[in-house]
Amino acid sequence: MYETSTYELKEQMYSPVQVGRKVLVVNSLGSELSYLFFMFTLIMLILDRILQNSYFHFDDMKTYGKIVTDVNLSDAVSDDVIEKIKKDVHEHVLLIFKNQGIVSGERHVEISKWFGDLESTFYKHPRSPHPDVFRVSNNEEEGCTNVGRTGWHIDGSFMTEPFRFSLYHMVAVPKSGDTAFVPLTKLIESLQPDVRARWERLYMVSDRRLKLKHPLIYSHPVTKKPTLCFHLGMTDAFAWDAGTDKERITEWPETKHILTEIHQEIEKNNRELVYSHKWEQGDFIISDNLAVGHEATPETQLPVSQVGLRILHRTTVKGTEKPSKS
Ligand SMILES: O=C(O)CCC(=O)C(=O)O
Ligand SMILES: [Fe+2]
Repeated sequence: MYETSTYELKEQMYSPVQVGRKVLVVNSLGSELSYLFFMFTLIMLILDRILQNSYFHFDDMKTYGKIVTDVNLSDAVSDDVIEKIKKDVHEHVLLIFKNQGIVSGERHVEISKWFGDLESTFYKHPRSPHPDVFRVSNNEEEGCTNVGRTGWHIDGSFMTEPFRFSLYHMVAVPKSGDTAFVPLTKLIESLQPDVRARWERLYMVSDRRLKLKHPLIYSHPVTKKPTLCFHLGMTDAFAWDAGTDKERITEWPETKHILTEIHQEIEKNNRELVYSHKWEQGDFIISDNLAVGHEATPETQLPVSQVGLRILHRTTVKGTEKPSKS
């Protein structure tokens, strides 16, 4: 069942810390029962080792994200499991479904509709399997190239209501070409108080026609946790104290300085907050787009002759709320 995903098993049942505690209890009992308990603990420890070897993604998952190994998204999925997935995606920000084979464009769209209406603002590539599927590739005949390469971002920051979820499926897996993710609440919580205080006063001004202003830090509409609305490659300027009589729009040097600061905060301490997903055949990722930033790594653009063909299918679920401070 879905509940026994590898992520939970490893973290909750087989953590070495827990096992160590059990050993201490055993020594103080000094009975036959304690011997059995000791053997049980030993087996748990061995299992822990085995799991660590087989689910190598775990160590890279930092303290967010969840790997799901026991749902087949191409089959009918029960309402209960769908509800659990919808809850989990907010809790863990990224759900990585393994071994899904090839999920058709039609099914990818069906799964996406569990989360709401779709909004498809992208160029419709002729090879796309469905009008709501954005087809991204390292070969322009196969899909759109250079997507997600202008900097860390959330999808749809240029919309009045940015996309709520993004769903990704790699249908042709290259030898390299990770997608990197960063959890935004953790990022905000990791800021020095003075940096956070400055970011709280900033609004991003989108480079698109609407020139929308979104608060850089605001409360996630579902979890109410602080999150970020940003796009390091599609921001014209920042507005300090927007909507007040102190409002001031930044000139490009200051804008660039702020964009660089955000980039450095995301990647500080040797990218300790960043999870770089190395795609494997059959991976399907559901992200809480408002809670996690992402970027296509440089290797995503390497030529087919070097890394093989890369084809990523992505859908986006329409936003329902305008980011707001209140
Ligand atoms: O190609 C990737 O890894 C991600 C591209 C991206 O930013 C997107 O599809 O939204
Ligand atoms: Fe993106």
